[in-house]
Amino acid sequence: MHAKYDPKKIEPKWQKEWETKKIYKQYDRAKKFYALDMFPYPSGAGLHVGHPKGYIATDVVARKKQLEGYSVLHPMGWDAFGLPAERFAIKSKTHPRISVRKNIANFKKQLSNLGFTYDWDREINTTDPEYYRWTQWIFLQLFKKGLVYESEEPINWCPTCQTGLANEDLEDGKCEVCGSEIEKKPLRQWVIRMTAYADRLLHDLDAEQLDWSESIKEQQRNWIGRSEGTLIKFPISNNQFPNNSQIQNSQDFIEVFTTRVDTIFGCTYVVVAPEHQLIFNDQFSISNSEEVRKYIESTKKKTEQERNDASREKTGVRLEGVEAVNPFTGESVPIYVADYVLGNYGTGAVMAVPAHDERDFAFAKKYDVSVRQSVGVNEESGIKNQAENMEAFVEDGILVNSGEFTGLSSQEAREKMTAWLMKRKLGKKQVNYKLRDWVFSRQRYWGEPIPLMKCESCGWVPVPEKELPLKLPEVKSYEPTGTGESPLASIEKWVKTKCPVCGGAARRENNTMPQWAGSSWYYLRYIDPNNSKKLINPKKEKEWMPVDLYVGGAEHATRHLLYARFWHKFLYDISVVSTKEPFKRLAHVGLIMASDGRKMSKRWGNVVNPDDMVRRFGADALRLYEMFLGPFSQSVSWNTDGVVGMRRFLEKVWRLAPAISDQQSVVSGRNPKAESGKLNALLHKTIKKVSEDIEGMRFNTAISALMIFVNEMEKAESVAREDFETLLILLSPFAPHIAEELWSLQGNKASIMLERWPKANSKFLKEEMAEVVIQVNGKLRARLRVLAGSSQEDVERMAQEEESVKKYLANAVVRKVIFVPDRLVNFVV
Ligand code: ANZ
Ligand code: ZN
Repeated sequence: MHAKYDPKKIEPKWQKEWETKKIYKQYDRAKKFYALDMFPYPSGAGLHVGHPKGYIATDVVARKKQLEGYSVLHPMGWDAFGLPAERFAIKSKTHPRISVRKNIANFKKQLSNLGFTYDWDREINTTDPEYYRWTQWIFLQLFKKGLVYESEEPINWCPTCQTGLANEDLEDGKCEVCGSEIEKKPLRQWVIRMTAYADRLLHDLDAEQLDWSESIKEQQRNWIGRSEGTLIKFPISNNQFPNNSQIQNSQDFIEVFTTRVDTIFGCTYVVVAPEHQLIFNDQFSISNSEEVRKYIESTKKKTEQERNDASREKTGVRLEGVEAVNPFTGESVPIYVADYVLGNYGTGAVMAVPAHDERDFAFAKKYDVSVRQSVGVNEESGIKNQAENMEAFVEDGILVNSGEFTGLSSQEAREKMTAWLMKRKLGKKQVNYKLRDWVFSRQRYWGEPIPLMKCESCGWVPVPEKELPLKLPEVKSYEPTGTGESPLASIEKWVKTKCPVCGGAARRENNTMPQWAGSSWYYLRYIDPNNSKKLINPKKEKEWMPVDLYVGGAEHATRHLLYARFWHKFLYDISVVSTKEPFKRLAHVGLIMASDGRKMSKRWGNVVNPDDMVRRFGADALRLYEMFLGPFSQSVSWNTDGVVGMRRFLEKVWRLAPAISDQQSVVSGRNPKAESGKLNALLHKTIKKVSEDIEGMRFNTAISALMIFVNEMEKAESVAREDFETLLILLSPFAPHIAEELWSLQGNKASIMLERWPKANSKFLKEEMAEVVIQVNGKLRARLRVLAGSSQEDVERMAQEEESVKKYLANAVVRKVIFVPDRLVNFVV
């Protein structure tokens, strides 16, 4: 007799056994599988039950792949630089290194309760100098290739965090970390030329056939935001260009970017952004400069988000005394400054066409600028549609009122008009991206030091590679200075150094890298974590890359996933990696919300701790529950009763064990046979279903199939030992501890992890199909293969869709239908 099912006893026992025997380290097999989780930030709060959902899924897949004979790489590590650790340091006056170490220990303990197959020999920590040495090395390679530049452009500044931020760090125009409104602040900073990779980042989403959800690909496409258009020079007139011929000699232009040059005959004004240099150029005597200055001041507080909001009321001020000349018509049009035009997109200036652009339309109505149509549905009706000027006609169409271009389609007109401009050197084709270069400086302490120094005579000089890692020095205060300098600036001893080129005096850069730096390449380091000569050994890189399955939160769609793809492509260009894309398949994990429907948070007091669940119900019950909780990528609410249900299911499996008969299975191999034909068919159906569902990450339906099978086993008089063992193998990715325990109680000496995943025998699956004879008035008209047990309704519908049946039913009235399940349908007409 077996003892009672007691996860408290068996789970720690097997965890220890797996860890000491390193059973999951089977790295010499012919096929490989790299299963990766987005590594956590080890916060002080520890894990709640939402965090492991993705990790459990990855572990289920990893365990199955291992059983299928793959070498499986399944590592874990820590993304430990960043603001929360630093904030905690400021509050508690402890070094972030110390709190990070403590938090990691806690996370690791929590994770190890759950029975994951991580290879802890490959553990990495982004704050470990031996790790960030290579983060700094990558930065230096970027620097050496001219992809890093210094800039003083206004950037996003979080007044609370007192640091500059990249666009990717904002959420709805607010600081992603603390929720503060973002200001624009001019600041000296290092920027990485990510835009140089914009086209490839876009192109390879499809070209490399990434198995990612369409929604994440689409978010990346939108973030990159490629748009094809035309740059056009509008000469500036202080009334000194009375006719078209002279404008070509003018040096003074407003250059605009438009995707709709075809609408230019309808341009009735030009708008510049409040940041546009024209306004600050004294050469143009703007007569209402005081009013303009005030307006610009008033726009400073607005976030980019607000300025972009199409529904917001438009504001602006006309620049008196200057006008712009439409190069096609020679006509002078007013120039406005308005904040719906952004300073950092395109040229920061637009030609406004109220008849065909909604924002321009709203602006024109408010400021009483004329609306002139230049594109219509067709030459006549188009004009009529627009006569009332009720709204902008934003679609492509046929050109009207457009001189020699009238009658062309928008598409043709864009080509011809761009050519017209090129000939006169007044314009050219242009591709623009919404993507910005990556603002890479943070004015904070807890990050990787940027390995550059400024020499009085040589300028910016990289730290020699052999001196890496450039370690983060100890400081007295972690407080941000708020001046654009990081706390590192105060450590004179560290800042003062010698130029490696000329030996002269030099000062180190005191900014640090953003939180996203270390996570942009970590998946490579797991492959070769202890290499002190290279970032990664090329042979090993080829062996393991790309990542076969990457699981993580959808909130990383445009941050981490874009940065990592960018760095990966750069590493490809400098021959560090051999693949163009790092992550072949991406699965995003839906959130687990608290039972009150809110996000789990200390603030709401609704956090469920996985340690508690493990203590009360066992890790296996928790693992099963999290995988059973609805479709994997959907967000779902927590319900502890569900864990109880899973515990009961496992107890049922436990109780099956003593009933196992030693009668031999008669079907060959690990090909199971149950005592009844029915159970046998169900077993193979279950093997097929569980195999396919794990592959498709439909864990919930895989578990349902296991439950149905266990119920049937319970009802059966006896169950063959091999069949029961097959069940254990199928169950083991989800509930590895109980599977291993029952496996060993069956007398098996080796770990269940070294078994082979069962294959469904198609012989038993065939029974599922039935051939149904279709008759009309008793005459055979067709044969249909249908799923066994299909309903009369389904079979009738399928029969009626058959061409050979259709023609007999077309003009007839069906009086009766005779239906014999899985055999026959006879339409009596
Ligand atoms: C004239 C025009 C007429 C436009 C028309 C549209 C419709 P994408 O690239 O797809 O976002 N634009 C250009 N620079 C801008 C800036 N800095 N701030 C705000 N708006 C800007 O859209 C490009 C279009 O957005 C451009 O084409 C320009 O308006 C506007 F019937 O030019 B269009
Ligand atoms: Zn902030």
